[in-house]
Amino acid sequence: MRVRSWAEPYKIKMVEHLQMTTPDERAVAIREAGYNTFLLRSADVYIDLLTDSGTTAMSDRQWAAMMLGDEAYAGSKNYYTLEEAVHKYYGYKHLIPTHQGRGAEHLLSKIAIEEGDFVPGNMYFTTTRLHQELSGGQFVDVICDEAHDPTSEFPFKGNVDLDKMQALIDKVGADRIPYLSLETNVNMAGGQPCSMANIKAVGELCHKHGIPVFLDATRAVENSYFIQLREDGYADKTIAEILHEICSHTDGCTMSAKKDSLVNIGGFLAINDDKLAEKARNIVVVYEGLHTYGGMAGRDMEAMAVGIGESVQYDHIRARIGQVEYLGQQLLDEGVPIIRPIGGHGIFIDASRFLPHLSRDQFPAQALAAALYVDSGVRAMERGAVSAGRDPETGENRYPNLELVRLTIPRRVYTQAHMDVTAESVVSLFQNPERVVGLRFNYEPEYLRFFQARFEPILGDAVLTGS
Ligand code: PM9
Repeated sequence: MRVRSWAEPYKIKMVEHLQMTTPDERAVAIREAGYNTFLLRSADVYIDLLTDSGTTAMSDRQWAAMMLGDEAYAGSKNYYTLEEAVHKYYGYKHLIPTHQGRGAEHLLSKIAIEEGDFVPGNMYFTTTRLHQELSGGQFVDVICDEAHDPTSEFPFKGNVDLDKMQALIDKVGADRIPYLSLETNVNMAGGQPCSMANIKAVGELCHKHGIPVFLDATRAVENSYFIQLREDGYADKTIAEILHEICSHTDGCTMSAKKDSLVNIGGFLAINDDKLAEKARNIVVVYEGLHTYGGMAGRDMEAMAVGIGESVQYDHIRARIGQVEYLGQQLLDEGVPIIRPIGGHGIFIDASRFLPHLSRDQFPAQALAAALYVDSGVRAMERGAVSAGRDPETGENRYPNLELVRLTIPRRVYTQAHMDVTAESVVSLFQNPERVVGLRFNYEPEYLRFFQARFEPILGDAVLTGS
């Protein structure tokens, strides 16, 4: 029998019009933006695949929850609703809300890291590593080798390599390791999951040495879906049960609720240890806001509580990841080099293989993202050497193995037809890759340079020739 199609588990109640532009208009817009897609105006973008962060379409229930906002400065009702939701689905004892994920990372780094510490993690994330460094720590990558290989088909490329972790403990001593930062569905590796077996083993190894494990729970629900799909013994467990089990092996989490939790702003730090939570509750008032709102409006906390409940619904997560797969499969069918297996929140194009005529110092991923925008108005994000920044000790550019362009799919926002248009544009560039011109910096900010850096083409004044 023919395989039956599936469709989104929602219907559209309100629409937001998109701006259609011409290639000439887009060539001007990207030049003015210094060939950095972060510096484009969203009004000039047709299909916005920059990020899945805060770009979600909220449900009617979440919008209704916004009306229940209790904007009391202290002790808002919505804080308690959110606390209940975090406790129910993530299982942690103490909740400290923050304005977004990096707010939680800042607090955790400040209360846990001391000058000269080493902070292991399963691949770096930009804001996470910077906060660790600003607190005097040094990030150490303990992810498995497969994660750095875009062609490896390993189903759990997010896994920690336990030997690398043990080697770090042996080298620097457990007392120089304030915690291990465990990201679920590893963003920079291509949205790749960790297995439950690995999460459990990581917890056991770290706890044996008295090292806490802090989850980066930003996309833990997406990770839970992959565990259900791929790991023996989990097919009959619900997403909520799997999520709870992941968290049970850890001691707390940092969370950017702008992803899994289906809201446009918000985050939290969750901690089981009473003493550490007390420290976090004290410091949050310095940087974020009172401990019962931490930078969020009451209405946003209420919408987040509803979003957390929706995020673990099977129909939601299957359609969300199904849409990513739909786009990825189209590109694979045309031979476009993308990270395999297809991950959770986006398609990651291997720009080094896509544009073999460009060297790493011509920033192929940055150039490809800019060229894609000129071709079709699709906005993507560079995730390669520009994102990796410079080594704080040597000042040299870091060149990670992965030089990627991320087509990130916002949750519940675009239709499969938007995916078709995106795929056609990528494929058309892939058929004539030499049209894409390399870039060089002409402005480089000190921190998280990918957000605000400006570039120019190494030849002429266009990133895409012949358009
Ligand atoms: N991720 C993303 O587009 C937002 C902008 S890029 C810095 O992927 C993880 C795994 C993230 C993440 C943000 C944060 C920070 C922490 N961990 O953006 O501060 O993917 O809410 O979260 C982005 P906030």
